[in-house]
Amino acid sequence: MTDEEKFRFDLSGFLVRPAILERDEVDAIVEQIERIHHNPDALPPEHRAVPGGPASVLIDHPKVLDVLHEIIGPDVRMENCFSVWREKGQEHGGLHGGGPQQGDPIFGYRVNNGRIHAGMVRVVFELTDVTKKDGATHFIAGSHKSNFPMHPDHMSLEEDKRSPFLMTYECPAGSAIFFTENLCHAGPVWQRDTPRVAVLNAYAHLATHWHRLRIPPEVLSALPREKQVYFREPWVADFRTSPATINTIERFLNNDEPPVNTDTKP
Ligand SMILES: O=C(O)CCC(=O)C(=O)O
Ligand SMILES: [Fe+2]
Repeated sequence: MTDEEKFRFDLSGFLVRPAILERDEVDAIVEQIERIHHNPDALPPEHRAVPGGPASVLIDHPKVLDVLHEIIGPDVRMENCFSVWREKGQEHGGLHGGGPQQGDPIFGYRVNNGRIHAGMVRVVFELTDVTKKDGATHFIAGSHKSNFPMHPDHMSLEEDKRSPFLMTYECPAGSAIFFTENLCHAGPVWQRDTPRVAVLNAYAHLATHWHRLRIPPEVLSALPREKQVYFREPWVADFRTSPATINTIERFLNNDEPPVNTDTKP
């Protein structure tokens, strides 16, 4: 992560890394998502949900981990993942999040001793070219550090009522957009004639877990071991042993413990 990227992320709460994926990676994931949403039976069961199959390249992409290690810390887990096939007129929803939650260990955003400590970080992988008019994810820049609750005057997505701080991005297919979940953001109505195709991953510190995982067990168990690492149990130190056992990547790779269980009923 360059100093400029760090400055930009800290200032605004989001960061675009353009075109980090190869064309063939983008094409394979778009085809997978098209089938997930319209014809899942055409896929093997272990590819019928992200992050399985071609989308698994996103879990531990070096240009993503690089940023996450800088803004979350050296030990990260992936804790949620979903794909989007959004047709014109469809939306995720209005502005949400933001404001004075810095004290919250799950969502909070802090900077200490020159280091960023973000809670949950969302990474959006845009799999088509996106312009600012299309209606991709929008942000109220700086709201991740706001000390007052989000003001209603800044919460509209209507064309003539938008906050001057409402920002979005343009990017080529295969780009990654990082944002702290403490940032006020929205998934507005999609405006383009062709669909928005995207994968949204959420990452957090190894010791925290917000989303209960809903990735189907057959998808998780088919991932290579070095990708299952990102779904290991959320703890750091096990004091049942002396010295304490640390939940490192190496520890997980060197045993046959399954990734965190997705199979339990609500
Ligand atoms: O669909 C979008 O662009 C935004 C999704 C969103 O709100 C989120 O991932 O938390
Ligand atoms: Fe959201």
